[in-house]
Amino acid sequence: MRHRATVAFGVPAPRVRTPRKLETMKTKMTTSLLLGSALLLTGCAQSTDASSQSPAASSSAEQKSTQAQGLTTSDTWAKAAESGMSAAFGTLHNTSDIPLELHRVTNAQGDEIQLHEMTGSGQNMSMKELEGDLVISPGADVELAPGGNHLMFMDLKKPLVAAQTATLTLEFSDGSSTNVDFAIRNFDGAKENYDEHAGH
Ligand SMILES: [Cu+2]
Repeated sequence: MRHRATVAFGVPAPRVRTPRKLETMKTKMTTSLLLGSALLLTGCAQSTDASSQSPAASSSAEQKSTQAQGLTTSDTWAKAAESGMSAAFGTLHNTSDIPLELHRVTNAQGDEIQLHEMTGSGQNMSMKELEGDLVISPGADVELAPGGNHLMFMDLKKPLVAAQTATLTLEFSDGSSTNVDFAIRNFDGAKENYDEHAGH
């Protein structure tokens, strides 16, 4: 009888274990749910409330929040050149309600393309690489023009031929990017001094 009693006494033990197993399962489920939210969030750095939204809602919020999608352009053109330096111009519009931070410009042939600004005045104007990103405020335009901010080809690997098109990839600080076509045309201006080391 004592032996049976001991066995009976042991019964509660599995009962204790069962809830523990459930706890473990709950923990695992919570962890995977959190991981799921984290994955959604990494694709949507701008949206801080994605975790409170359904996956469908947060993916549409994600699409709206890319900087590249806020950009439209007009009058984009590039100066024809055989080799060496050249520049690209146009107006960049921010149609979104977040700042657009143009971080990098690239093209298919791997030219080095810098964001340049003009400094000084009159005869002493020279250009230099912009420090940091080119920021376009919500709803604002930034004009890239000879004598002002511009995109600078530092050493063309292929000629920019008049009447052809140069496609540049504009990459923003959130990692989003968009391709913009620049109509190549002959232009006699935009021969600004390049103030590379401010020594010449
Ligand atoms: Cu320049």
